[in-house]
Amino acid sequence: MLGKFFKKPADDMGGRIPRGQTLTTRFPVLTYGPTQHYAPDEAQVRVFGLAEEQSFSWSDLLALPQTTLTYDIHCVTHWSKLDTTWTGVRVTDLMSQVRLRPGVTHVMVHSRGGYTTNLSLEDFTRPENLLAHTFDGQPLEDEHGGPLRLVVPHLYFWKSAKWLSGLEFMDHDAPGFWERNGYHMRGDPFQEQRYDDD
Ligand SMILES: Nc1nc2c(c(=O)[nH]1)N[C@H]1C(S)=C(S)[C@@H](COP(=O)(O)O)O[C@H]1N2
Ligand SMILES: [Mo]
Repeated sequence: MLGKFFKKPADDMGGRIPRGQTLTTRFPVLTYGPTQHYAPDEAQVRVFGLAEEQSFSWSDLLALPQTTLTYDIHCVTHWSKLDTTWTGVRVTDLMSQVRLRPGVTHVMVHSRGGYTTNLSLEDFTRPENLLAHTFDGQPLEDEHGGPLRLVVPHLYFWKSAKWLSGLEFMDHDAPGFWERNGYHMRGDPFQEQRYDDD
């Protein structure tokens, strides 16, 4: 239903709106299961699998360079939102602290509450990807994944795991939560990779 907050783009905004998407100025909340509530100092990102095991605490994360970036996001449920601004730690800056074992090709991203999603190492380590704690200059709301979520803007937003809790490095691909339930293993919005047969 196209309501007050949705409008069909007159054009594709110079190629910024993938086919099948509708613009929104709102910020819809999409969560499978309950919203997680916990304090920032309880946030932990555990690195495991084919990597030297370690855990990043909130203060470890804040000690890394903080980066603010603005980009468009695209949800597989057909909404896109332009010019969203996020602050956090670049995945590449986190990865400079991680010692991978040979043969890593993919990562399973884990969230508090049990949500998971898979990414290739290449998609995971793009320079624009963030472990974000701030949205539009404000602490990220719990509903949107606060205190800490992943943001991977070049793929459908289900890859941007809220309440980030773990990074499991693997030498093969494996489906996460939505991928086991019919979503595409990669999810590029510009190729409309919505479902596993797209
Ligand atoms: N932990 C967790 N992360 C998640 C989800 C979820 O259900 N649990 N939903 C995903 C989906 S399908 C989308 S579209 C976005 C929605 O983020 P938002 O609620 O901030 O808009 O979060 C993604 N990350
Ligand atoms: Mo989604």
